[in-house]
Amino acid sequence: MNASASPQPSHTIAGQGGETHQGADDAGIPTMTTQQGVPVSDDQNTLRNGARGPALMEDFHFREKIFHFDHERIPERVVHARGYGAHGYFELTDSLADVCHADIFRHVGEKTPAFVRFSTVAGGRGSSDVVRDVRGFAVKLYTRQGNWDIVGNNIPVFFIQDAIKFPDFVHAAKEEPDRGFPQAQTAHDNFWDFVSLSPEATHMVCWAMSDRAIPRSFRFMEGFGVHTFRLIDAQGRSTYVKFHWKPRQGLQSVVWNEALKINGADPDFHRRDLWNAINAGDYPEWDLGVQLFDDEFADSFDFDILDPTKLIPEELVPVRRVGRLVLNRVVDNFFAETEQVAFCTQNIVPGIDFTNDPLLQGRNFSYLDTQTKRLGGPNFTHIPINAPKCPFHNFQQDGHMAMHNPKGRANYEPNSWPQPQGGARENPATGYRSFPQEQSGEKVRERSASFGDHYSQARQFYISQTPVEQTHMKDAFVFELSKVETPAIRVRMLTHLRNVDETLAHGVAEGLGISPLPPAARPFVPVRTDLPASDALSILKNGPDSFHGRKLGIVVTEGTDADLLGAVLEAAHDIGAETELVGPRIGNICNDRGKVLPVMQKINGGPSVLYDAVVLLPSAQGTRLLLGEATMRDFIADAFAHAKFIGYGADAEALLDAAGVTAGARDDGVIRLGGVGDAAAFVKACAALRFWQREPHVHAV
Ligand code: HDE
Repeated sequence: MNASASPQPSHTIAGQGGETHQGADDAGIPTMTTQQGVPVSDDQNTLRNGARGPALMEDFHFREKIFHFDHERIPERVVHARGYGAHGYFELTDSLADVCHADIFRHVGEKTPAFVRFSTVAGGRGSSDVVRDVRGFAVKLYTRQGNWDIVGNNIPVFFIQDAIKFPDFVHAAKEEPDRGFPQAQTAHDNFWDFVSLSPEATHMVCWAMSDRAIPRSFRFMEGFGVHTFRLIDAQGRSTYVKFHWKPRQGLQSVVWNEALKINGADPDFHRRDLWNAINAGDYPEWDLGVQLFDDEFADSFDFDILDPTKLIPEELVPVRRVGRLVLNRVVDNFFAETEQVAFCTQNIVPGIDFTNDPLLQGRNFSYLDTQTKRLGGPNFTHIPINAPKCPFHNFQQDGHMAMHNPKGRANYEPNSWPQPQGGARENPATGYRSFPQEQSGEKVRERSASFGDHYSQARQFYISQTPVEQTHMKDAFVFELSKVETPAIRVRMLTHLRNVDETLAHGVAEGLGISPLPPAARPFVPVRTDLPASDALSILKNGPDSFHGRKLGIVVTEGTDADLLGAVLEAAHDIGAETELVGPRIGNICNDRGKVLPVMQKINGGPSVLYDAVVLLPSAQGTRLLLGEATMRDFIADAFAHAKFIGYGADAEALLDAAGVTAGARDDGVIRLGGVGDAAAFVKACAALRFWQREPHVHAV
C-alpha cells in the first residue's frame, strides 16, 4: 500500500471527472490550471493596466498563486523539527504469540508497512544534520489492528524523569531566548545550567557527550523505545518489554572535528545518505529486539523499571530479535510525508500497553496536542501518511479539512438504523483493552525514592566505552563546557562528573583549566561502583564486519592509472561499498587509457569528511597540479587527523608529504597500493572504519 497515495488530484492532472479539452496538449503535456481547474494562458506575467502600469486586482490567477505561496509553511515541530523519513516494512521473524496477542507479532513472515522518521532534537527545520544531538527514531507501523507508533530515540535513556520538566529542558537546550542563538547545539550556558541543576540528567548527558550523538548516518545507529512498555497475551497476562532497533549495518559515528566540517560541506549529510542508499537499492535494515521481563525481575533489579533515565543491561536481560525493519522506498513528497507524519506515543494496538513511567504518561498527552496545533486541526489522521491502512470507522465528524465524510444519517450510537446506515459498533471481543493494573495511593506530587540513583548507570556507561570513546567523551565535555561563559556552571557540572568517574572529571577539569577539582555532588543514594561494563553500550565494540554501505572517496586526475583505479572500484563494489571520484574538476578527465572518468566532485567541493576512507590515485602530472591546491592538502590532512584509512598510488607520495603525512608519520592505516593486487586488501582493511591507533598521535592538546 502506498502511504503517500493521495485522494486529491495531483498537480499534473487537470480534473477528476475525466479529461476535458483543456487537459493536455497534443504532446501530452498537461495544461496548467488554477486550483479551480481553470486553464492558465500566461503564468509569467501579472495582469496589468498597460505594459508598465499597475497590477489589476481582478487577476485571480496571480492572487490565488501568491495567496497559496503565503500559506505554504506550517509550524515546525517544537522539538525534532529537522527530520527525514522513508517507507519500508516490518517483517516478523520470530513469533511473540507466547507473550503478546498483537496481530503484528503473531504471523512469522508477515510484512507490515512502516514509515520511519529520523530527526535531530534541538535544531530548527533548516539546521544541519551532523550536530551533536540525540536523534529521534520514530516508527509508524500500519498494522491490521491500527497504527502503532514507537516514538523512540537513538539513546536508550532520557534527560528527565517527569514530563512536567520537559518544557524547561527543551527551553534550556534550544537557542537562548534573548539572543536567538546558538542554533542546534547544547554548547551554551542555559543547557548546562539546567542539566547541572538536574542530577537525574547525568546519565543521558554522558550518552549525549559520547559519539552516539554524532552518528555517521541514520543507517548506522540504534533505536530504542526508551520506556518500559507491556506486552499482553491472549489470556490478558502482562510481560514488561523494552524495544530495541539494532542496525544490521553495524554502529558507526564520526569524530567531532569531522562533524563540524561535514556541517559546512553538506548540511544534508544524513538525509542525502539515506536517500542515496535507498535509491541505490542498498536498503538499511534493523532487527527489532525485545527485552522481556516479569514482575519478579522488576522487583529484583537495582533500578526502577519505570525510571526513563535507566536502562536494563543486555547482559542481564538479553535482547531477543523478533523481526526486521527494512527501509526500501524514499518519499514521493517531503512535505506530504516527512513533514506531515504525526507520531503519537498513545498510538498503540491491542496486545501492547503503557506502564506508569511518568515521562511516557506525559508524552501520551503531548503528542496528540502538538499534532493538532501543528497540522491545524483534528483531522490530521485523514492525511494519507497518517491514515491507518486497515478499515476504520467511528462517528467523529467535520472539522477543518475533513476528508473522510461518511454518507447516511447515523452519526451517533447507539442508533436503531439498519445496517449499513447504522454504522460501526464497539466490539468487546477484538477491541482494545487496557491492562487492568490495580492502582492505589494518595494523590501526591512526589518522585519515588526508587528513582533516586542518578550516577551509577552513568558510571557504568563510561566504563563500558573503549579508551578511544572515553577520550571522545572527555573532549566533548571540554568542548561544550568551554562554550559556557559562566564559570560556576562549568564547576557545577564537574561536581557531577566526579560521581561518574574520577579520570573523566580530572580530564575535563584539566581541559577547562579548573584546579583544584570541586567536591563531588552529594548523591541521594551511594553511587554503585560494582556495576560491570556492558559491551552493548559501546559503538566501537559493535561496528560492522565489512566496509559494506560505506563510502570511498577516490582522488583522480588526468592520466590516472586505469588498472589500479579499476581494481579499487571493483574491490569496493564487490563488498557493497559506494565510491565517488574526486578530481581537479568534474567531467572531461581521462585516465591513462584515454577513457573519460565520471568525476562527481571537484576537490574543493568534495572534502574527505564526506567519505569513510579515501584513496589517492593522481598521475604524476596530476600530482604536480594538486600540489598547488590548498583544499587537496586539507583533504589528506583531515582524512589523516580523523583516523581514516588512506590508500595511495606511487604518484601520490608528494601530496601526502605536502599535507604533513610524511614517510615517518605514515602508519599502518596509510596503505600503499603498489599494484592492482593491493586493492582488495586495502578495502578489507577499511572494514575497521578507522585506524584509531593514530588518534593519540595527532592530538597533542
Ligand atoms: Fe518527544 N515530542 N517528548 N520524546 N519526540 C515530540 O511531537 C515530548 C521524548 C520523540 O519524527 C513532539 O510531533 C514530551 C522521549 C521523537 O515526528 C512533542 C516529552 C523520546 C519525536 C514531544 C518527550 C521522545 C518527538 C514535538 C517528555 C524518546 C519526533 C513534535 C515527557 C523515547 C517524532 C511532535 C517525529 C517529538 C513531546 C520526551 C522522542 C512536543 C512532552 C523520552 C522521536 O509532542
